[in-house]
Amino acid sequence: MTSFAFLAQSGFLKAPPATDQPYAVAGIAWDGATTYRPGARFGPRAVREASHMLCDGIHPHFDVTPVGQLGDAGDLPLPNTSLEAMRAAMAPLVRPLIARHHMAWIGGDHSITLPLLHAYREYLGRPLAVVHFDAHCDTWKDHFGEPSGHGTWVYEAIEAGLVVRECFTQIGIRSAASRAAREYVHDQGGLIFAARDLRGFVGPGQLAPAVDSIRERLALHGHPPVYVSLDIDCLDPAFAPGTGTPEAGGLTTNQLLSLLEDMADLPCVGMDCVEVAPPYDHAELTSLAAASCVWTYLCGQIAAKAGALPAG
Ligand SMILES: [Mn+2]
Repeated sequence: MTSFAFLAQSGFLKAPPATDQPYAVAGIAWDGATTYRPGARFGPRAVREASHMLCDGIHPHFDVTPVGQLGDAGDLPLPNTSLEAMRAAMAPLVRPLIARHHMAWIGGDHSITLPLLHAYREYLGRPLAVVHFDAHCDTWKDHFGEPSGHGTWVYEAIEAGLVVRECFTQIGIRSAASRAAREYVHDQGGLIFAARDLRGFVGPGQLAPAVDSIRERLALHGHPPVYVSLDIDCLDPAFAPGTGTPEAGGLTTNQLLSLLEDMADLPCVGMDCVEVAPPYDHAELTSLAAASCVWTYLCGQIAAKAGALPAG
């Protein structure tokens, strides 16, 4: 087996190396900004491996597969150094991938999202709407005395004008935090669906109003392009134990998949899935949930662009 063939077998959904496919994934295997349990640097390889169980990739809801339209750009060759050096190395690697493919980025800790938003903001020439799934608000103004970390990117993105404040939506928030941090997005004009707000809402019909309110915001604010940032710790630790800062009382995998399915018609430009930390995983629960979410997102985008979204 040539090394090229080996690469093709180890990519996300066994996708071949990224060349000119419309969709691609890339790993960002960096976890130098984790605050509790490190390990998210091993996320990309675990999520890829879990995705191999998805076989031909034909999605049961969307009835499409990314196979044949998807490339895997491998892990970005980043230095295992400071946050600043990593981000500086990341920027020139990200830009050509965004220009060539609709990307799904696999982290890594959540500090990778800020440079990604910078890249999209620059490439698209306009601020983005963000749908942010997370247990944590990530609106802290500093990282234990340092200016930036994995829990500051929301505050930084809003301050830097990378996003449309009114079109910033958080889903699943529940960690300990001061009111100022917890409600920051709301105070800026955005939307928050805390984990508590979604208790008891289990099916697509019950969760659709949440996505409807995101749609209304987008329509009111000029239909900005949507970026989806998915911290796997939005899920309850029962569904995603393999993560650095687990928080009890989270979403179920079914809730998350229902929301992602419902969002397929939004004008999405890219997504990331971060904070999968395989050293704390059990039975690949977390990496399989992450792979399923990335796969569902990609299939939703493919079906939407083909004008073939299922009714309901
Ligand atoms: Mn988080």
